[in-house]
Amino acid sequence: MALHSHIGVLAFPFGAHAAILLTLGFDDIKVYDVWDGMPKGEAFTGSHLEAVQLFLSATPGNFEKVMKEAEVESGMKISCLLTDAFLWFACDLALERGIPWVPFWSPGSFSLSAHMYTDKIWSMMRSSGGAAETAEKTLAFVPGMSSVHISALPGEILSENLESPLALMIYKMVQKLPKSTAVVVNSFEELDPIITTDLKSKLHSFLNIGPSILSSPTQSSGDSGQECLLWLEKQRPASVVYISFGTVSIPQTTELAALAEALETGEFPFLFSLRDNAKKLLPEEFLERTSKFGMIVSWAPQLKVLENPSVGAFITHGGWNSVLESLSYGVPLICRPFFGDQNLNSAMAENVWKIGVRIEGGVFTKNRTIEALQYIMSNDTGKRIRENINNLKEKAQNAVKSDGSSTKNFKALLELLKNSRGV
Ligand code: U2F
Repeated sequence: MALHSHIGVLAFPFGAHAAILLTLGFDDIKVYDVWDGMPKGEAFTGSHLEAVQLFLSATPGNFEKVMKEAEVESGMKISCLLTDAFLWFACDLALERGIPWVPFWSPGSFSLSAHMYTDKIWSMMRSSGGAAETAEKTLAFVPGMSSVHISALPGEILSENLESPLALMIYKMVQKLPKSTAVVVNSFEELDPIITTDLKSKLHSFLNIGPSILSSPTQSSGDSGQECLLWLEKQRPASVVYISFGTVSIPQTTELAALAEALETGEFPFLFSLRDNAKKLLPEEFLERTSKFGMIVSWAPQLKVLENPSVGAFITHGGWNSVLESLSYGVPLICRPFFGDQNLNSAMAENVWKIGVRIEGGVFTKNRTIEALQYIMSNDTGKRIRENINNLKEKAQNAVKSDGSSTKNFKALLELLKNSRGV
C-alpha cells in the first residue's frame, strides 16, 4: 500500500495510552503517548472502572493535543482516524476535520450486534419485568442470534445502567458508529453471515478482515515457549487439554482447586498457561503430583499450541481472540466466561456454532469439569463438535485466501485509507 505523504492516526485506549502516527511503512511509525487522565505524580490505587472514568474525563482534549503536536512535528495533516471503537468521540474529531473515521471493534461481530440492539433489548426487558424475568427468553428479534438467551448478554446491557462509565462509553459508541466510514472487525463473514448482512445494512461499511492470525501469523515462541512445544510433541494426538484465561481473568482459589482436582483425578494431560502470581493459588504440591502428565507455563505461544495436533480441547475464558484462534486451528472449546462479551462468545460457541460447551452452572467444580472434559475428548460425544469446528476452520482459511471474503474486505479497507485526504 502506498501511503506516501499520508498521515493517519491509530488510537487505542487503556494500557497502551497511545496515538500512533502511521506514514511510509513500519520503520516510519512514531508513537505518541496520550495522557490517560491519571492524577500526575500519584500512584493510582482505584478500580478499573475509576480508571475508565478518569480516562474519559481527559478525552477528547488529550487526543487533540497530541494530534496537533504530531501534525506540527511532521508537517503533515492527519487524513484518517483509525481507532478502537470504544473511542466514540473520534467520530466528532474526524467530522470536524472532514476526514474518515474507521473504528476497530476488537470483540466479535455478534457482540457488536447485541450492543446495536440495546434499546430494543431494554424495551423488551422492561415490558417483561426486568433482566431476571427475561433471562431465559431468546433474542428472537436480533438477526442471527435467535437461539441466544438474554442471560448471555454482556453485563453492560443487562444492568441497564448508564452510570457505569464502560456502559456509557459503549452506548455512546453505538450512536456514533453509523456515522463512521467503515467498522472493522477481526472475524470472517462466513462465521455469522446473517449478522454480517444485518450490520452491513446499519453501517456505511462493515469489514470483516480476519482471522488476522491466519492472514499474518507472527507470534514468536521464545525460550519458555520452545519448552512447552517440545513437551507437546511427545503427547498423543488430541490428548492434551490447553488451559488459559487470557490477559486479565484468573479464577478464584476455590475454582482453581476444583479445576486442578479434575485434571489430577482424570489424569488428563494438560498444558496450563497461568501467570506466576496465580501459581500460588493452586493446591499444595499439585505441580509435583501432576508433573508426569502436566505442564504449567506463565505464558504459552498460544497459536503454536493450538496448531499442535496433540491438543484436543481448550479450557478458556471465552475472550474473542482465544475463541477465534481456537476455531482457526480446529480445537473444541470448554468455556468458563468471566465478564463483558465472554459469556456471549461462549453462548455462540455452544448454542449457535456448536463447537464447544460451557461449564454447567458457570463455575468450575471438580465433577462438572470432568464431565465437560470427558464429553469433549470422547470419540463419541465430541465427534459432532469436532466436525463443526473443522468446518469453521476451513471457512476461516478460505476467507483469508487471495479471493476470500476477508482478503477482499482488507483490500477495500486499504483503498479507503488510500483515498482519504492527503494521498
Ligand atoms: C479481552 O480479552 P483477553 O485479552 O483476556 O483474551 P483474548 O481476547 O482471548 O486474547 C488473549 C490473547 O493472548 C494470547 C492469545 C490471545 O491472542 O493467543 N495469549 C498467549 O499468546 N499466550 C498465553 O499464555 C495467553 C494468551 C477481554 F477480556 C475479552 O472479553 C475480549 O473479548 C477481548 C477482545 O476484545 O479482550
